[in-house]
Amino acid sequence: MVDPLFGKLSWDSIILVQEIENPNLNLLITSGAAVMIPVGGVLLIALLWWLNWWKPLLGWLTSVDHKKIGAMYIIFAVVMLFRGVVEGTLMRVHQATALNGGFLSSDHFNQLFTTHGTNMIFFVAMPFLIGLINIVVPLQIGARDVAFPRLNQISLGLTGAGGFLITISLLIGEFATGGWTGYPSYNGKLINPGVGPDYWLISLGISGIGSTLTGVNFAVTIYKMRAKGMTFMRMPLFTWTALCTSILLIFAMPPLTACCVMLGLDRYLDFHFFTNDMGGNLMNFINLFWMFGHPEVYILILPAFGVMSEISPTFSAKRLYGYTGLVAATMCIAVVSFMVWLHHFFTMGQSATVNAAFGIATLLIGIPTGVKVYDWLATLWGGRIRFTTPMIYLIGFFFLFVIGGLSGVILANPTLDYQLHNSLFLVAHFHNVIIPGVLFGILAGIHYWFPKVFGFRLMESYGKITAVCWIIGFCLTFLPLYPLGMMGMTRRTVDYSDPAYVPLMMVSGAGALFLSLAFTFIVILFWRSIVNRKKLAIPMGDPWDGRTLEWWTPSPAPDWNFAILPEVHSRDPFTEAKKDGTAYQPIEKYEDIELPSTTYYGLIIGVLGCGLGFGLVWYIWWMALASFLGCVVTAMVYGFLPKKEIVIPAEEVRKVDEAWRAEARESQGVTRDDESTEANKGLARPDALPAV
Ligand code: HEM
Ligand SMILES: [Cu+2]
Repeated sequence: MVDPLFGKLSWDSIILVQEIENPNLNLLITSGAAVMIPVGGVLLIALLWWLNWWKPLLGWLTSVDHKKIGAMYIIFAVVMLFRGVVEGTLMRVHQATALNGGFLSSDHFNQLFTTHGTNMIFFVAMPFLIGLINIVVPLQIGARDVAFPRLNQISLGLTGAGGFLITISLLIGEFATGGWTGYPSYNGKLINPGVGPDYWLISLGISGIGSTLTGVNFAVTIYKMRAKGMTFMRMPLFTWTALCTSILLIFAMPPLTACCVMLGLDRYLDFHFFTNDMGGNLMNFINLFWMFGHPEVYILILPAFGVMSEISPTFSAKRLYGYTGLVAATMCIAVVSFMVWLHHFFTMGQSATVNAAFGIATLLIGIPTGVKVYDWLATLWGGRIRFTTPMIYLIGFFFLFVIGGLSGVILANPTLDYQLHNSLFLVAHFHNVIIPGVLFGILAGIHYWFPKVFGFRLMESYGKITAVCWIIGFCLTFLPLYPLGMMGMTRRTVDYSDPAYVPLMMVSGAGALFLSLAFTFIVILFWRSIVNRKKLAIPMGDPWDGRTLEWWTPSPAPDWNFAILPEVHSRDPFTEAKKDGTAYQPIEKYEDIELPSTTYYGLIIGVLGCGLGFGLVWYIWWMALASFLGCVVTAMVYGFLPKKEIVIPAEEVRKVDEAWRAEARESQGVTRDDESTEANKGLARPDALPAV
């Protein structure tokens, strides 16, 4: 019976109550993690109280500034990364000691890989990238904000609501056990009537809508808001990859939303889309899911490629080699990524011809990817390379990502896939592309662009240690999984009886512990850099001798980004201006700038999204209905209210801009040899060694 007030919710749904009533090790671990939610919440509130930060916090949450929204996405992703790394490490340590049974129960282990996978893909990798795109793209194309700033805030709110659901599932109830792919019939009502699969499908449903909206927002921004003179073929490569990712988001997210809605109808209203009888067919789910799932991996990797394409020219002081080739390769990958989804289920019984066709299509993706790697190498070739933190990530990426790509080529062959499918070889492969590819790209990008938003650099010393830890930790943790997979160890295995697996499992477990160290260094890196922010400040805005527009404005970038919108005549406009000596010349005329004002719209939608999701998961119908109606009313109210704008008077813009230009003209600047020292105030002096 479902209670009208509390739905399926009862005291026993709370993990801590379960642990007290029926103490055991698994519940102790879960409740230990669960306790962190209320304790962390209380500590956070206490901290905010103590520092009296309520006002600034509200200022951020109601801001529509793309830089702040981007930074909030990234902070959210770092918090979720913490959880993901802890879960990954827990599973690795468990498996290292799981010969004939380890310390975790099978149900707990299943929840761990499901939350880990779901969380890492949707609430770590995606928000990281969307955050980075938010911060960088408007600056790179010379715009004041994105096309739809309020929609941007709503997307963040919906992502936050999805993250809230997966987080609260730790404390109340349980999460799904069917893996990040959520296949029925295992996730159907018949086999799994609990709240776990509901948490999965509703958190992905809600955050997926947010991501679709983000795709629309960025595609329009890039199509419509580029600076004068910035033709498509003058767009920086990161913006190109952001455009392709946005298009992929628009086309790939709806199949996922459809999956969630249809599975929801099956589970809530006894529909039969994916059941085994009554005309249902679970293969429909699997096809739909991977129509989203495969483009998704390119949604993740393309912006990381974009970061690499920005870092390689900057830190080798050369023009990007093969610009046109890189653009074409990006477009090819985006298109072909929709034609390969079936390689995720070669073993499901379709004909050999179909498998061969999809195998060949998959292999084709290797070609544009290879072109990219050659172009980056050629960019570095003969350049004046500086071994900064982003460069170390780039080098790690070169060696390790290529291994991941090659193992993908192996898996693309259906005959080999029959052997390797569902083994640890696959787990090695996708971590091998996701960590050295996506994560290294993101971390390098954060290191590179952080100063633009916050006005100070991140410390090189800790940055380098962090990068090296990730590289070593990755190799130790994931390379042993290739041989283990070939030895026959299956993925998602809670225990095993073959002692031959143990040595390599031990290495992998030790590697995972090492990776926790890498995460700890990320925290230390931010903390130490914030403490030293005065010394690391780069008010003039161009710490790395950048080539593109985002460096042509002070740091932190003012709310309006550019005092007057720049005009572009080439691919590296800022480099050209620095060469001509025109970069910091005074400007005659300033104009008033209009910016959208703060709004509670996204925050309200986010909170109502949490209510809607929680109500649905627990069958608390009044809560779900009220939240849904609340969303509709909010949208109507905000839709009809006149939009408010803030006007920044020309005089104020002039004051800020002239001071910056004057400082830059008078300053000595810093050569590349000293760019990692305190002398770097964000003005690049021409080098003794000529740039190429
Ligand atoms: C940081 C260190 C990490 C560790 C120690 C780790 C460890 C693990 C382990 C032990 C599994 C289960 C493997 C199995 O099925 O036998 C797993 C699965 C998975 N991981 Fe990670 N992982 C890490 C990072 C990441 C990252 C950064 C991502 C993505 C952004 C990711 C995405 C996934 C996915 C999608 C799965 C599959 C889940 C499923 O089977 O449904 N992992 N990971
Ligand atoms: Cu795929």
